Amino acid sequence: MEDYTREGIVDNLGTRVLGRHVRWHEVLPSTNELAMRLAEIQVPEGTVVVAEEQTAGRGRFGRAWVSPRGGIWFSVILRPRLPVAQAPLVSLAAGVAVARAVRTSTRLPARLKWPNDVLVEGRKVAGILAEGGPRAEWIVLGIGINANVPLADLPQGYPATSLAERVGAPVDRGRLAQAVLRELDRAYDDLQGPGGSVGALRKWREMADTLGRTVRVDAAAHSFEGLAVDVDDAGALLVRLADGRVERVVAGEVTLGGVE
Ligand code: BT5
Repeated sequence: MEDYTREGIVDNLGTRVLGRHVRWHEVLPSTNELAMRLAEIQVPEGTVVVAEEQTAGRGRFGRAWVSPRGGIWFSVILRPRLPVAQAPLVSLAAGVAVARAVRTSTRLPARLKWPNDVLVEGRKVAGILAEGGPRAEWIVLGIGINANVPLADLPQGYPATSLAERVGAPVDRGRLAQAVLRELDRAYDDLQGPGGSVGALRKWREMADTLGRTVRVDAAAHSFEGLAVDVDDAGALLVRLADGRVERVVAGEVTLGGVE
């Protein structure tokens, strides 16, 4: 039996910063929304806000994130000691941490779609929403994992799946949440150490599903297609167009095309 409770998460966690304080809620509109309010009133770094169910879970660009019971929905408050320009690396590192935790806990071949969607065989099992204060003095990392969510409860007409569906049995959410927090704790520590950004980017590239593929980018200003060649020092996606120019994508929706 899984122990997906506050105690189950805190017990023997062994992290340095993440999960020192865990706030547990049966239902919240959005863990990110509450965590951002807590970040503003100076609650300690590493505080985690968990909800069994969200009624107004959110994704990027104001989109909705479906968050019924059975999933893992939580937000972590961070106060990174990093230049503002490197703040996006926190969310790339979080994607790596979630993908690694999914791999070790389930043996599923989790990969990353830029910037930090976690996919299993092309279907999204987890999403991350990083929201920050004006100067990145705090960052709230919202992590949503379709652990034991029935497929019928996930958005239709969108390539989503759950871990339970892929594994063929329910996953232990308490252990998986702990695995994510441990991976993220280490990744966050490494990122702020010497050579941290280089290491974080190397780990992201190793798990990336996006690089070397034709992608379609829908950004605020315009849309285009090209070959995803790399990520730069700040985590932006570099896309080579047919005429050889390279576009730098900081925020936008990327659709994967055929393998080059
Ligand atoms: C994300 O947005 O992938 C970020 C999701 C972050 C969710 C966590 S849960 C804890 C914390 N509290 C919050 O309120 N949010 C965070 P984006 O890349 O914009 O993807 C959103 C799109 O994915 C939607 O437009 C849907 O098409 C699809 N989608 C919605 N719910 C989904 C789900 N549960 N699984 C897979 N895809 C989903």
